[in-house]
Amino acid sequence: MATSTKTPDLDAVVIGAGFAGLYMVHSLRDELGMSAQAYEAGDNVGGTWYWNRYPGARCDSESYMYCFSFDKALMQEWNWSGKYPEQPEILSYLNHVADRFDLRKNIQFNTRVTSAKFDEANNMWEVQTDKGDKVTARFVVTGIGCLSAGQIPNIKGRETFKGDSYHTGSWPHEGVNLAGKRVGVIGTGSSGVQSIPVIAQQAKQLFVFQRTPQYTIPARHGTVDKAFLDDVKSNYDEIWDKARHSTGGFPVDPIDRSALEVSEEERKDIYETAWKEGGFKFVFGSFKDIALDRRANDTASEFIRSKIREIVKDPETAEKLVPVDHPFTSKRALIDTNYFDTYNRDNVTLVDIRHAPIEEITPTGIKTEDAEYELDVIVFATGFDAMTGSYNRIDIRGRDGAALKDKWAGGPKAYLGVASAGFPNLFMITGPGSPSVLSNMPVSIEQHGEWISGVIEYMHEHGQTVIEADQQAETEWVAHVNEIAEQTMFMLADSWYLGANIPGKPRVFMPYPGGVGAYRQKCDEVTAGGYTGFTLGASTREPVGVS
Ligand code: N01
Repeated sequence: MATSTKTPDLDAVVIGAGFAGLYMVHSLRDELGMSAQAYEAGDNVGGTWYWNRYPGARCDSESYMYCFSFDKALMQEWNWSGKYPEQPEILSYLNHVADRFDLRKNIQFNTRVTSAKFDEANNMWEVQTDKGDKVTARFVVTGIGCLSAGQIPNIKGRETFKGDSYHTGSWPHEGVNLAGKRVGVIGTGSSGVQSIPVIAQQAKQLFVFQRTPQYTIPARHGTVDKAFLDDVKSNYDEIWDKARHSTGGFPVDPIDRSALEVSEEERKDIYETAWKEGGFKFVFGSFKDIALDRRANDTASEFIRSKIREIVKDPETAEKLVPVDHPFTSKRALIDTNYFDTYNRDNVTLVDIRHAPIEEITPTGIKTEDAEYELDVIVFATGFDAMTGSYNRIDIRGRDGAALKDKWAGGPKAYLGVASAGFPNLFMITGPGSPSVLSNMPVSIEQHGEWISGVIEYMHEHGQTVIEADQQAETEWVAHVNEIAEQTMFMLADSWYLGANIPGKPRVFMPYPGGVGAYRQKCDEVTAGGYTGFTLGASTREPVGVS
């Protein structure tokens, strides 16, 4: 490996100021004493929660677990009001974190990183931004999100529409007044399912253009009970410990009961109780094999179908809403507030575009194969170029000037989802191949942040300035991720987990489906082995920065 001859301007560049970027700045700067500079495209902190301001936007994780755990005082002083935190409240929380730890002084806002090139002679990155910044840094850490590159489908005539159109992932900060408007929402993923009930209350008329029906469980949203929160706060250590070693990053006890070993009556009771209680307990707290065994899964899928038929009054609409082409949990599991009920409203029409696809967007609305819909507003709830889109829009070049985008053209390749061979000193927080989107994100973000800081500290202690994932370790990890995915329902639907929502994107399962507990254990083993699967190199010069 080359030895350093120059000293970089910074120890680390951090890209993004969402949960991941904020934590990384704090960790590198305040815990390791390094010089870290973050760049953020938005004009403030928040990441996902800065951009996604669509009506009804909130998180599916319960608020008491959708936060940082790195600072005990922070955990005690913040009080959530909603059981599921709404976008403004999460954004307030992240602003509070930025202020409390004085993070803004190391974040440059309104600045998008355009390129990052590895300088092999000096073991450092050269980073450039759209504001003309050019800096060198020993490490680059990406906190650029898994779902941040919005996707608007290339529907014929889209540019001719004379009304207003919005993507849920870049909603105007001042809000949109939908009163008296005829609104069309395209898409029924998480963003659609959350926004549709709220838009229905605001708009004069709402047309929902549905390609794939959804399974969704009632969230039973409400306010947070003070006694509950007090109890949580007095047991936070134990709760977090459980979450960190769980499957999904939630503090739930594993269920050791198969859906196939109980009587039909008992099974129905269990589902009914979980449905009434609401939230993801329906998945984690009912049976162990819903997401793993097709026959067990059928029982859950069928239960949800029966609920849709029960809730939706018009039988024809109900049938259109019943998912039959993919099993429950094969796409992102959803929780909702009044989603199916919304179709009982007089001002809401479900348009089944699976059977009569959209032909074009016209100046006055949307034309499908069998009808034309006059609209004032179109909402694209059409998702994201997930997991890789946020990387592909930065020109990232590693050894020999090779582009990450080219390396990933056949699907993302990263060891542990945190580093990619040929791209030394680049760490990806919740990158492809890590639990990331299959988990409660703050738990995974902190685990990656801690692990990355740990590596950097180790390098400092051992006088090393370069670390790189080994090709073989990476190949084996990618194969392992896919092997586990093959054992789940995930391979049985066209989902963004598989890149299926982006025309031409290779069909490769991207997140690690083995659970945050198993993943943490693997990372800990890698650390204990002196960073097995990585090659670390020494420099003749003093390592920079760490004091
Ligand atoms: O995007 P999606 P999202 N013509 O890709 C449809 C997280 N999130 O923004 O299923 C017509 O899930 C597409 O149809 P189909 C969460 O991880 C979390 O809703 O491909 N329709 C689908 O219905 C989530 O999974 C939260 O057939 C088209 C929809 O658009 C992820 O973000 C809240 C189309 C896209 O659904 C993404 O969710 C929000 C086309 N050409 C988001 N292209 C919470 O925590 C796409 N569609 C609550």
